[in-house]
Amino acid sequence: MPRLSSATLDALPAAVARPSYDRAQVKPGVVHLGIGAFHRAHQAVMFDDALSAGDLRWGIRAVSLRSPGVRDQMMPQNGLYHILVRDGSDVAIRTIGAVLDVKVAPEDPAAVVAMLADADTHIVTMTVTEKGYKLDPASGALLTDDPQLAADIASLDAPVTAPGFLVAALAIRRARGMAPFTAISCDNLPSNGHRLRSAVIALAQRHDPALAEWIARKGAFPETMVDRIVPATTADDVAAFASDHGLTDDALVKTEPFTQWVIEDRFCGPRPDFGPGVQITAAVAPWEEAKLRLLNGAHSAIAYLGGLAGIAHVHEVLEHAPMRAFVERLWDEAETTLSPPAELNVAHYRRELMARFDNGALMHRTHQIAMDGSQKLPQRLLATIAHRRAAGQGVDALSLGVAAWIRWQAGVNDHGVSHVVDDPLADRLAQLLATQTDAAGRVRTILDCEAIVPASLRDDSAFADMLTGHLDSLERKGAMATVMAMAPVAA
Ligand code: NAI
Ligand code: CS2
Repeated sequence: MPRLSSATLDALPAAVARPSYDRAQVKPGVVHLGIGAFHRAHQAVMFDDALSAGDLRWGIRAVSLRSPGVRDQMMPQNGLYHILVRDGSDVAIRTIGAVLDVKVAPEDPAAVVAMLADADTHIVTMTVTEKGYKLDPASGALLTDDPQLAADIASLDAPVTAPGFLVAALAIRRARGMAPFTAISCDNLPSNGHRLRSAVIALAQRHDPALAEWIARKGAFPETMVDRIVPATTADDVAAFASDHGLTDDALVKTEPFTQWVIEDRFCGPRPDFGPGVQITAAVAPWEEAKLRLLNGAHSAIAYLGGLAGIAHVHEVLEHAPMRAFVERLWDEAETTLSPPAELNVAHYRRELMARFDNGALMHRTHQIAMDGSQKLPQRLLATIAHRRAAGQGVDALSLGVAAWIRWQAGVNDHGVSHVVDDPLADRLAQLLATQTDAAGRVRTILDCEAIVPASLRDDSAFADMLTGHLDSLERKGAMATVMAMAPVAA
């Protein structure tokens, strides 16, 4: 069976939208760090739109900082891949041509630094996951005991971390009398631009204070809010595409119609005249807070409660009326903590979120969302809880989401089926929890984790009691019964 590539592009079915521009004329204006599914379904599509609109400066040179898998999927395809936009039984297929090259940083770090320092590179985007910034989730300080960051503190001759690559390249650009690039975090972190900026400047300070000052003065690290549900591609997705279209595409991604990219208007060089789906604005925080606390807060609670109940996908969790009622209660609590943008109708946004979660064509796995909870819960649930507790308000639903995450650390669901706790702190948390003999002790252990739990909650005995009650119920009765007790509706 033929494989998608420049040579087979013209053989694609007419129904598949393909690049309208000449890829040979495209200049590589973007470097992306963390070439994963989300970049391919979100930022790369926006840059592809800019190319299709005639601005050929916005080709992408992508980098994996860790492994060759995506490079090996994409480069035999000349960087081409399909995005499958699924909504129920409908699917729209588009071939994306914006990714020109994929490098694997550990194979040739100098080549990645050279790409970043190249005069053609105006924008660096990144999706390196919440843990890729090497910052303490609660305090925001550099994780200097992280072995990879320690290596970049010792030497930037062969960087290994995202901040390390940016500092090494910015040093070259400064030495050459060039402007910096605009560095855009596209990870689900509050104040993601500020966090990236602080990681880069803190690392630069370790090497050359004058460089750190130059980056602080000349650099640009816009805040962003990014939103498109992009489940990991499965082997079945690839096989189904090949069977349906007579063409293999090992790099395809699947996603939903909804897409949103809110970017702070802070650039130190050229940027595309972005099309629909991209908002350039002065105020990103209200958008980011609403999305992280409503979409992502619900997502994580659904992932742990659904995963504990042995339910594999998001839409299947919400087929249970008590789970839907629980999500609405969580949103009732979270909504009071928001300062939403004037343009955002929260009631409509909640209805739209539930419809997006109900999109069964995505087959979004609860286990995928459950990963990295120690890096996600601070901004998705704990900040919301801290806000309500400071106002003396209840957090019954929000705290059940946190209790479910604690229960998830046991590595077994309500039916005795084991699961991997995929989290950078999994081993440390498991050791701490194993020393406890009851729910109260397990809750105390988690609340004492300063890297995860904000100080205001660590000494909140009412919150600790609420968490303990939920955790005890989850351990004795299971997730579904616990949710039904909170949200008693017809099952
Ligand atoms: P993915 O698993 O397809 O790709 C993750 C990328 O991050 C890979 O390139 C991996 O090598 C890299 N990475 C992981 N840990 C790293 C580390 N410690 N240092 C450097 N690179 C590291 O995941 P996907 O779906 O692309 O998501 C990536 C990020 O994008 C998420 O963590 C989130 O912050 C953001 N995002 C994802 C959405 C989605 O629905 N998938 C939607 C909105 C945001
Ligand atoms: C999900 C997000 O995996 C997860 O943690 O909650 O990736 C979610 O799909 C996106 O934030 C949606 O924009």
